[in-house]
Amino acid sequence: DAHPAWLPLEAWRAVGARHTVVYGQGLLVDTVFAEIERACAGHGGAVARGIGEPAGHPAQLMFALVKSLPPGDDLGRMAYAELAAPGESLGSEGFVVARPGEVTVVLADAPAGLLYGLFEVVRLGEAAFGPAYPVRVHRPALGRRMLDHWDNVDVHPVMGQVERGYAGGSIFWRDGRPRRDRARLRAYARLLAACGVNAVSVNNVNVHATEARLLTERLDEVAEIADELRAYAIRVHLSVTFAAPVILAGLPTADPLDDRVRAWWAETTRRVYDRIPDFGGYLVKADSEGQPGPFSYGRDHADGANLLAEALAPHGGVVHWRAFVYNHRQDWRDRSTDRARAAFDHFAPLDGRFLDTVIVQVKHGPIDFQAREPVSPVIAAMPGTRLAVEFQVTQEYTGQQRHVCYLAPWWSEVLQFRPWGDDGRSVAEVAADLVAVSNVGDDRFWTGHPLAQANLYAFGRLAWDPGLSPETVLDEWIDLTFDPASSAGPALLRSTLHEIMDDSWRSYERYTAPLGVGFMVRPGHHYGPDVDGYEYTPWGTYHFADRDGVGVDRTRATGTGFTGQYPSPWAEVYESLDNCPDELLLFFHHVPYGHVLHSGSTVIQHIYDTHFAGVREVEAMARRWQRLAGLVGDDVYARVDELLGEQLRCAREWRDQVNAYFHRKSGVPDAHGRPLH
Ligand code: GCW
Repeated sequence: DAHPAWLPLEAWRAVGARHTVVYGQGLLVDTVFAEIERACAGHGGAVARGIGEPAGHPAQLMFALVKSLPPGDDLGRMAYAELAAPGESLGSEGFVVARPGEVTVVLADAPAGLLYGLFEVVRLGEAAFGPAYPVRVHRPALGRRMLDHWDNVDVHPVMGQVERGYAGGSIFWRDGRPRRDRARLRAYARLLAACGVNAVSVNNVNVHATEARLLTERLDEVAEIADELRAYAIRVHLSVTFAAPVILAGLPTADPLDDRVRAWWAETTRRVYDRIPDFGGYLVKADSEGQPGPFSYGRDHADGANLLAEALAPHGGVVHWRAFVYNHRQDWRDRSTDRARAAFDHFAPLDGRFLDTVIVQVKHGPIDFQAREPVSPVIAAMPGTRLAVEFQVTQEYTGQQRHVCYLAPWWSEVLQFRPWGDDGRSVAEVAADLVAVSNVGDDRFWTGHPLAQANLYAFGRLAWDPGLSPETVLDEWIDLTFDPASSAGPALLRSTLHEIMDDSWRSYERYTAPLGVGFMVRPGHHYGPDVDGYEYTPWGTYHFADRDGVGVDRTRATGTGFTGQYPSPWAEVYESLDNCPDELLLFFHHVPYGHVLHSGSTVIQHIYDTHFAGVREVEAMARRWQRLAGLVGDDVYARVDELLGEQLRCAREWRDQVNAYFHRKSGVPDAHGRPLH
């Protein structure tokens, strides 16, 4: 039985106890109605459709498509007329909430707006029904808010059912067969809609033989998922292999400029739309980590992406083409190759060549979802291209859902970052789409670690409104999930969860790789410490520690020149040893252990201090959690308690390995005489 996450019946109390009327027609309006009906069944209210009043009472809550408002409905019209710019459209997803008098009114131009409006009222709870308030307009900042599942159909011999999945199996497939668990898919769709996600890519970007067939013979399996998600305004996308024409149709080539290849994609895509009329589009990882791509035919990424975009465009679909392209067979002895440079070197020169329906999907950092990286310079380098910024909700490098690591503060920093300096646009303003790798599986809590649900929720909310503070988002999640209003200690519950989660990403950063240098994880599965695990491998993720110092020289003056991929002022800030922010120092510079940080500490003492501090913080988390016994549900309590034990064990291992390693390399003792092992 799946945990209700942020939609337990209690979260619906304010809505479900009232009398509601819903105006409008269509699938999504039906969904709104059905949701309220269910809430009323649990809380004693009533809901009516269309004209009339529910169960003989005047409505206390009204949902209406503007065009469906009955002629005599002054309330609705009044609310709508108050809009900042009268006549202004709310768009395909926007809505207003107002309380002109005794009735709370939600209006939208399009049905999806009513759905998002409903979940806003759920979030507001009783606050939606207090004293009158004027119109509040809500529109999403980003048009597409998408989750990418790295789910396999078959169990992959190395990566399993879900690549980098830490929450059990896939909710879509098991052992090569579709699961067809419709109730679970519905529940998933509701949770996603409630945080604003509107697109899902269902299969792994590494497309293996079986999964390639989802595009053709096994398309029904994708259609069945789309049928469940549609009722919650979620469009389905599919990862495809660039070699599909060869693998699936036996064509001699997948060359993007070959007419047979183009005809095959056009025809195949037409069939996809016959079966799934609102299909979202394709997601492609090409010429990356062994996946096929246009390079085999002497073509570039623009040729490859445009091929698929042309096939999709007539049907309204898009192609997400990933910029995660680098040499994963590099010689570690070769100091001139810098993996951080790769995405920019491949893609920036192609700016202007992509069709409008191509969205180049860029990981937020230049390397690979580390706990700390600078923002990818690609985001500032392609003004003529639509970009999606990709986050990783699944915690591959941030504790694998065994560690508490609330990632909203990290994402918020990235979204607020201004690549051109204070007067320029932010990452959130540059991005057309926000995408994240999902952390969901068939685990009872959806995300393995119950507190990792907050990351999924926060991703959707930040994609809707990147200006929300991580603390506010956490409050929303706590209130919905744990119903503090009815628990014995609402203030204690909220404050304790904040104490545990607000700073948990920084704690994680403290006990793992220092000062932005990244990796130092065990190769392959990426869990736990191994300082030199990747140091002499072909993967391009090195720290270059020796007896004198540590870090990667990415300057123009003496290093790989990566700093030159940034516009001003960051090109100068990162280049300069004096101005580079401490937390990214070792990403950009190789420095001696005695180098003094802005904080006043030396690099080596900083390493020791943060590793001791990080472990102490996890100890405090575990202690604080004990206070919540009896306040969060026994199953949640027990699961988190057990995982905190593992987090503490692992954090100590990180501390001791990192400290011992740098003590042995540098010979510098701890200033406070603590054991470094
Ligand atoms: O972070 C790396 C992961 C791979 C993943 C790849 C990618 C799907 O270790 O498992 O492959 O990124 O983003 O394509």
